[in-house]
Amino acid sequence: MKTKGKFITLEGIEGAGKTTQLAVVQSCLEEQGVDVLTTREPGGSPIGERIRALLLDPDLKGIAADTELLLMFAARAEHLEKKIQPALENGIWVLCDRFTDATYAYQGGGRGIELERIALLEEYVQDSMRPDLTLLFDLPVATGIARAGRRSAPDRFESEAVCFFEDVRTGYLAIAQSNPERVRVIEAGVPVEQVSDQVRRQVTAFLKEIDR
Ligand code: T5A
Repeated sequence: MKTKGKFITLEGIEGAGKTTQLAVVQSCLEEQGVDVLTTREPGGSPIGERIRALLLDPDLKGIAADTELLLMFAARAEHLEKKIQPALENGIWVLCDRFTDATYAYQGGGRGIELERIALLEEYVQDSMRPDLTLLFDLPVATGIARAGRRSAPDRFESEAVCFFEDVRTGYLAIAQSNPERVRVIEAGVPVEQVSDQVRRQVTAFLKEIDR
């Protein structure tokens, strides 16, 4: 029987550098002979990508917070069943650009939805499924927003006020504090190469911990 793959997630506010560093995690793992699948949330499956388009559409500003929350978990249910779980069962490691910590940080910290309600949906959609490792890219909000703004026109989330992202960042740091075994905080407000060095160190440490 094949050993199950590991599930690694990358998290952080807008412009934190997750997408840039996903390639670094992937190459670290592939150098060690690990089969890797990269994906993202919201999205990652055909239906999930259609839900993503709805969620990021800057014209849908008035969407209710609960609708946003349920759409995140609808996309996640599809993603887990069609893509993430089958890969893990086949021994493939899954690297995901955002997952449920983003729901706690954005819909919980940012929108103010009670964390207990998010936990109910997490349990319903994921059962006991949780990431094995999460890299949290932390940086000052102003730095992240400036980077994201240089890259493209703002989507619906990127159009939020600075205080929203401060709450999201606080939410993420609280998750890291409560889950020190799983969540490793990367200082992301420094030049790309310095971020990549921290990422390589954390991935190497994780591989040692699981004795691969
Ligand atoms: N969301 C998502 C929720 O609200 N709830 C949920 O449950 C989930 C799953 C997704 C949105 O959905 C929300 C959160 C998000 O708002 P998205 O497009 O996936 O939207 O948004 P982001 O993941 O935030 O994408 P970004 O591209 O903004 O951020 P990244 O991926 O962290 O940053 P990256 O790597 O693309 O870099 C951004 C720019 O900065 C440069 C890059 O070259 C790029 O131009 N850069 C650096 N510049 C200087 N120094 C460095 N160290 C740099 N690293 C990268």
